[in-house]
Amino acid sequence: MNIYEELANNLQAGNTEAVARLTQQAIDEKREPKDILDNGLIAGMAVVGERFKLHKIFLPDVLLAARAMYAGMDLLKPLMIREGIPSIGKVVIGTVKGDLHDIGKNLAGIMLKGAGFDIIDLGKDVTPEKFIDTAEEENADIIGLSALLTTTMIGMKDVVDLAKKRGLGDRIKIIVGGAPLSSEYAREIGADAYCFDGISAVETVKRLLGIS
Ligand code: B1M
Repeated sequence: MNIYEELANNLQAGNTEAVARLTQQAIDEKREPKDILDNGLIAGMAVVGERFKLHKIFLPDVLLAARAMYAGMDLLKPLMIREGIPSIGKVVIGTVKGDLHDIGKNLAGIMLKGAGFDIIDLGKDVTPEKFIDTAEEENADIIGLSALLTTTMIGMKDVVDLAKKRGLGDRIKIIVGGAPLSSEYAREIGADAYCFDGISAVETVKRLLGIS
């Protein structure tokens, strides 16, 4: 079994200490943070999602897996963020109202920060008003919305509509991400772009702001 499989298996089992130890081992072996994330942590979490859907595991197991995921992410975060570089744009980011999933949103935030953006993270269960008020107050360039539930993704349209109502449609761009979304859905609700993952969020935000 290679180190990524070991990481994924321990994440599925919610073994926080083992996930932290293996992540540190992979870092010490000079493996790419993206590979550790994609092939170890995210791969393990994908299996957790499948098993949960099939009722083979239950909510407490998913919570333990999430905790283990954060133990790994915490170690990778400093490697993905360059501190002290001048900001190339400001992004207000959060998970939409009613939704408590924040792992993907945090990853997108880490990658955007790593690319030089100033990130204002509003956390999870964020109302449309909070997104728009903060973006206005902070003079943000981008609002980044995350949703993992089919029941909460529909709330993304409320944020887009409120931005339009406040006359911010042209000045502030809205990007959306999360497992149940698609480019079609982003277009349908009037968002500026859909981002498949954190890396595409960086590319998309740069494109929207005309940064090469
Ligand atoms: Co929940 N959950 N969950 N859960 N959970 C899902 C989403 C689900 C698909 C599981 C399943 O049934 N297979 C299912 C949704 C079904 C649906 O809507 N059709 C589900 C359910 C049903 C629920 C509850 C309703 C369960 C219940 O209570 N009965 C409940 C809802 C709570 C709520 O939000 N109100 C619930 C709760 C939870 C926990 C709290 C236990 C936990 C979350 C912990 C946390 O986030 N702190 C949890 C987890 C961990 C999951 C799964 C297993 C994993 C999600 C995850 O973190 N993936 C998930 C199954 C799955 O997605 N396969 C599931 C790893 C993460 C890296 O991926 O978030 O997709 P993801 O992010 C990706 C991209 O989507 C993208 O970038 C990331 C990759 O780089 N991305 C962005 C995401 N946001 C972005 C924003 C961007 C750009 C890219 O720019 C702004």
